[in-house]
Amino acid sequence: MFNHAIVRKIGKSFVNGLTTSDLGNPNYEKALVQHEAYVEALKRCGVKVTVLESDERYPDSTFVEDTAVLTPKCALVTNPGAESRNGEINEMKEVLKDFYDTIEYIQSPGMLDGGDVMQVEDHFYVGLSTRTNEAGALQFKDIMGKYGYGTTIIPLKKFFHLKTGVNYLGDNNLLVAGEFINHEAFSSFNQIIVKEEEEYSGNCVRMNDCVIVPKGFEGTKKKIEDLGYTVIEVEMTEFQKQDGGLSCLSLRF
Ligand code: CIR
Repeated sequence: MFNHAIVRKIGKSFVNGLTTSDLGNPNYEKALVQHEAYVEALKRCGVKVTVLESDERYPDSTFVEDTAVLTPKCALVTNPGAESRNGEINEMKEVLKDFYDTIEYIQSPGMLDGGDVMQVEDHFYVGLSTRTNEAGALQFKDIMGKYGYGTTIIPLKKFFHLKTGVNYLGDNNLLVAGEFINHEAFSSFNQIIVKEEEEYSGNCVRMNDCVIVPKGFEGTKKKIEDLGYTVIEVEMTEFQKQDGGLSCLSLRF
């Protein structure tokens, strides 16, 4: 059960953020509208949303998920692997102090992005990517081990972040795309396979009684509805242009 979410408004510098996509430049005004709708979707799932002000110094800072991993037992502040994003953690640390007494930190040379961390009940899966290195993943494993959480480390082949292509919906249902389809680490799950042409929709968020899904991916939407979940769709086009998935826009706890 989630009670709370943290998001950060988009700044004008958002359009200058990091991206590898060839989908064109994001439209700031449109991104603002999409971000507001995203916040409304979170609220519909029954959580209180803390909306942080935009921070022009960090074009990618709306992707708050990469700065922390939040559990019922502790908060962990990451050490984001992209240099232009690393300073985002400084303010997030302070914000988290309002919610958590226990805050852990990933330390250099360990690097870790929250987008590479997926929680399934008392277990974490951590992807090794261009943003998360082995030192970061091993620190994560040690830290979370103290709280009784297990960790499986998974090297990524192509995906940007782990959760770009795999997300837990609850009830043993796992949404999988691309290199995670039939991956041995996930063999015990009921795999919901995302079609290649709908790969972006491999990143959906289960929030309490609903699943938030990016708009325009009918195949994925139907598969999730067929499992009995209530689906809320949100437009994500402007975030997709900046390599951002749906989960990246919030920290949920
Ligand atoms: C970046 O390259 O860091 C941003 N443009 C996108 C971050 C997306 N975050 C995520 O998938 N967790």
